[in-house]
Amino acid sequence: MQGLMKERLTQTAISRNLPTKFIGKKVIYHPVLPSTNELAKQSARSGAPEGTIVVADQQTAGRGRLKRLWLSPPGSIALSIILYPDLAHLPYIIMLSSLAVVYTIEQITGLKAQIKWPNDILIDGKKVCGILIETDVQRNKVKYAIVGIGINVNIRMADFPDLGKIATSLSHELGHEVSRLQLLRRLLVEMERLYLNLPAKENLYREWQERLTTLGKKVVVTSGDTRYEGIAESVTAVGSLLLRGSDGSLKEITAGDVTLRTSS
Ligand code: BT5
Repeated sequence: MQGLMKERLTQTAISRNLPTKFIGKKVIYHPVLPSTNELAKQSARSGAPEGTIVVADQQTAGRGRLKRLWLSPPGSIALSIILYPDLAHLPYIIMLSSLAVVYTIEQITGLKAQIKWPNDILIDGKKVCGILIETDVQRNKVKYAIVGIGINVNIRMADFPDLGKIATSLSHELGHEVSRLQLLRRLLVEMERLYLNLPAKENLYREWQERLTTLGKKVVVTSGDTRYEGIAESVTAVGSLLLRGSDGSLKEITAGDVTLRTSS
């Protein structure tokens, strides 16, 4: 395990003998970037092939949803994957990305991971990964979908006391460091496997539901100035959350710019 902190996610290291058809075949790597999603967007606009990834060892202006900050110190993975899916497949991208992270974490570390709707990956209730999907759709055609994935791999949570209340890292959970390279390569394989399986989206939906920790819980959802409270009853086939209010009403909330808190 020695030296893992120094391991770099270079193009050669990532793509050498990578058993994928297109995801990770082209790698844009920088030790430090403001945000991999930003560079991925620019690359998509200039015609980068599908599956191109942008990777950094560290981000200085990593972003979450709603202009929130994403902390990506050295030891984390900051990855963006450029996809050009059909419009009909767009709602499934968050499902497959979340599942790809969950399966990868389990295969590489043995840790059990779960999904908090809509876009967090948790271990024992603490966030270990966040996913930000940014799309450009014009005239019913997807120009691009950028899947941004940030994973806390080898981060000493004691160095980030505020974050430590809500977040964790793989090394924190395991008590030793993990190869980010191995994790990243496995993630690319899992992403491609699930992406190519998209026509069988019923399976994806079922697997995703099985991993959702949110269902059955009392939650508060905020979307802009609106606040909903209720029991997270189920999710629809396109990923919306069905919230049962105390008055018995059922509200459908689309996975977008919403914030969800468990209230008990
Ligand atoms: C997310 O947003 O969880 C999406 C994060 C996506 C990050 C990736 S890294 C590669 C790519 N490039 C980017 O610039 N972004 C993507 P959201 O659901 O809005 O959650 C943001 C919240 O998570 C913050 O307000 C913090 O409370 C918390 N947070 C920030 N950094 C964190 C970290 N490293 N680990 C866990 N939680 C964190």
